[in-house]
Amino acid sequence: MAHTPQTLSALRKQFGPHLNLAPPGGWTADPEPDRVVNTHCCFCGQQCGIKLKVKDNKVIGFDPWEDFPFNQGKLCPKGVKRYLQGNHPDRLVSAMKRTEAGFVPMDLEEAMARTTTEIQRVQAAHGKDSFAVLSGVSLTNEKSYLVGKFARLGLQTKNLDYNGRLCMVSAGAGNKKAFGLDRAANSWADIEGAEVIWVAGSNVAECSPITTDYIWRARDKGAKLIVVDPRITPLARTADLVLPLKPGTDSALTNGILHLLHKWNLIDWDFVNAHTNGFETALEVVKDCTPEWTSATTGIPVSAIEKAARMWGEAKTSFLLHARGIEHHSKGVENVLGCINMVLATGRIGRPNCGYATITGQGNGQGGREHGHKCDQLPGNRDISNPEHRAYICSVWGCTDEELPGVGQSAQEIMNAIHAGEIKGLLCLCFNPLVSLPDTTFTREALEKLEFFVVLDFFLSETAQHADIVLPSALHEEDEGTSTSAEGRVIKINKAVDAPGDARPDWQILVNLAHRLGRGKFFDHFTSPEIIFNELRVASKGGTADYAGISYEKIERQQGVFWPCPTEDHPGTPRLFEQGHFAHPDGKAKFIPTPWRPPMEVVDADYPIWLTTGRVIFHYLSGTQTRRIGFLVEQCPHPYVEIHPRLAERYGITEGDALEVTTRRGNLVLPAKVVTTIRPDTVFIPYHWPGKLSVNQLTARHLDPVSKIPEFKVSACRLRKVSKDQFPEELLELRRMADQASSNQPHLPEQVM
Ligand SMILES: Nc1nc2c(c(=O)[nH]1)N[C@H]1C(S)=C(S)[C@@H](COP(=O)(O)OP(=O)(O)OC[C@H]3O[C@@H](n4cnc5c(=O)[nH]c(N)nc54)[C@H](O)[C@@H]3O)O[C@H]1N2
Ligand SMILES: Nc1nc2c(c(=O)[nH]1)N[C@H]1C(S)=C(S)[C@@H](COP(=O)(O)OP(=O)(O)OC[C@H]3O[C@@H](n4cnc5c(=O)[nH]c(N)nc54)[C@H](O)[C@@H]3O)O[C@H]1N2
Ligand code: SF4
Ligand SMILES: [Mo]
Repeated sequence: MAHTPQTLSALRKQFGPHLNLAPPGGWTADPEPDRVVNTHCCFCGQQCGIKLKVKDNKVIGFDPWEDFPFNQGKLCPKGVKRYLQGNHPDRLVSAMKRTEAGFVPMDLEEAMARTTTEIQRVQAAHGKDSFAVLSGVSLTNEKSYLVGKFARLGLQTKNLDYNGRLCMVSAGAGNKKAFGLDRAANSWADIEGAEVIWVAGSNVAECSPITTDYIWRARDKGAKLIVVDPRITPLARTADLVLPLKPGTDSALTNGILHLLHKWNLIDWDFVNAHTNGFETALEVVKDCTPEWTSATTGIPVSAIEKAARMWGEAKTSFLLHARGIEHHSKGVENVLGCINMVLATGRIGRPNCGYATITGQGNGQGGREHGHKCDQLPGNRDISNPEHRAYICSVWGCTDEELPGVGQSAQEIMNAIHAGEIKGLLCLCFNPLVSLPDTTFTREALEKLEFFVVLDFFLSETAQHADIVLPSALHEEDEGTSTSAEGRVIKINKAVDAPGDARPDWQILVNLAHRLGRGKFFDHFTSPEIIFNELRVASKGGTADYAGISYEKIERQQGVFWPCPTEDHPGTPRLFEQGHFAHPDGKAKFIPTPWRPPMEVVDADYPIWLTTGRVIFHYLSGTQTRRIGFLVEQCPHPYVEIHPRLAERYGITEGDALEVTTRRGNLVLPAKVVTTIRPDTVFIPYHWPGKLSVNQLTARHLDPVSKIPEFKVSACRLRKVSKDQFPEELLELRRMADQASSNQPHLPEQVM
């Protein structure tokens, strides 16, 4: 059912986003807390330790948790302000149903009953697989595990996937292919002692802020830093060498480096011969990747490519880090493998101060990709099409092989199937696809075709505005559970306050739904997160992501446990692959060749400029949470287009001018931000905003054939200067909100001014 514009504007009045400007009680109140709860930040994969101050069942502020080893009390601006989500005027405290006049509150019991009958109706009419689940990994391990089991045994559908499909899947697939296992190979402690640090496609200072601290500690000891990014990010501004390549050319660069490492004999032959397979084939593929070819393909000068190969090749110890800048591509997996090939060729993995990691992005982006949240996966990072893996999970779940569905479709494919009318019903939790999937117009059309759509969220996200029923769920601090950080450290999230009104933790909603669907025998025993965790431990036992020896008590005692941890007396595994033991059956790592191929869309006469997308420090993902916090909106109210002065001059653009950016999918008008820190053939737009401000109106649904990740990092666009009258009303509204936030900030005491 499509929305009328009138309902949408009424919705905005009713559900915001409004801003939470001050802590409960106001800025001057600063009351003594009743309790302080040690827990972790609800946002990114750094999973910083934080102490939440609680009074009268409200989180009223925070203190640094200095003893927590990873961040030692440090936090970024989002972590500092996260507590302003509780007590927020937009918070959903009852179930909601969509009516002709907009959303109205609904009795929770009635909402659950209607959801149950609608699921049953859709499945009876169109088959079990016509109802899909899209989920997300801000969820704890317990909830992620439960979602997998709920989809397969509760709904009996194969069509379950998650928002990590937009995030960690290229890294996951590359790691599994090369190492047989998908986790950062080291804890961050190994960064500090590395001689050279190579950062590819990661805006570390803004997106994994605490990692900056580890890199700086290494720099203090003399480490060299190489950064590969079309933008000179804040971290890159401190680097020894910046390789500002053309978007979409990372595998050409790593092929060129491998070519030089071989040519200059900077290969660790003992390691390669003893612990790897496939080196000869990898070399064969890079034999023509000379510095001249690499330079022509990537746009980086020959001298810089040679310098990078020398710095990397001659080091005794090193750490390679990468993130979505190389992974959000139609060859994301190949870009990851190109990096791994450089690490393996120099044998610098699995020993002190030698490491490799993808920097996991989402809060529980690591744990949530291990326990059956993906369309082809079962808990413990098992394979849903492997008969032995299926038999083991059937034995843990008490079901037959016939009852356990097979491989389903991935996130974008589910949206495509909804658009094609093949999937008719959807349950979506912890995912805001209308903002975060590419090609927004297509996603909106798809959502409006659903026969029944239910969303679980604590705010009425842009996606939820298209639902028939919205079930109110609990915030991070309103439930307990575990999460697994970017390092692979399993940590404990502790409950600070009760959920307000009818809001319930997601696990309670799903268990209740499963019961109503007549599937209670598989779910009724889940009466606490710890009971779910203990089943997850058994289900993961013997898998590559083995949590069997991890308990809530042990996590608290050790301040986190690194998996694999197969038994109660096992301390956990901060560093993987020691002595060159990899997780493939023969114990060896695999070189996988990465023959060069261009991105799916390349610049041409009609669309001559590269467009790439990403993040800013002040907002988190689709922005539903951070766009509601006054301080963060004040710091960064709306998106903009980063453009180099030379390119700006060509279009007669100066700072703040209205710039229309058009791709084959659509166009948008945003202010120009003229910066010297970007390639002159590339523009960058951050993606945290919806509707007319969403850069995903411009991105394409091209997927990596292996990981099925969308190519968020490369589109071809054209630019045009337009009148400032053409700024969308939404942008002007955000400026007004930012001004309001600014005038509401407390006055700082004189001594700190
Ligand atoms: N502040 C903040 N922090 C976050 C998040 C957030 O939303 N906000 N989200 C979290 C999540 S889920 C994730 S996935 C991570 C993402 O963390 P990052 O991957 O570090 O962040 P991005 O901004 O997506 O992209 C990183 C960099 O890739 C560069 N890039 C673009 N195209 C290319 C290319 O073709 N090659 C190379 N080498 N680089 C390219 C961009 O210029 C950008 O600087 O951040 C996590 N942390
Ligand atoms: N153009 C472009 N697009 C991108 C990217 C990019 O770099 N460029 N990055 C991609 C990446 S890496 C990612 S990870 C995705 C993220 O995209 P999304 O997953 O869509 O982003 P979130 O904002 O995390 O959406 C989560 C929703 O779940 C809600 N939520 C949070 N925690 C919970 C919970 O515990 N329970 C429930 N029920 N709901 C909860 C939030 O309020 C929010 O509405 O975006 C992708 N999209
Ligand atoms: S957003 Fe990430 S870096 Fe910032 S405080 Fe939270 S966990 Fe730490
Ligand atoms: Mo992500």
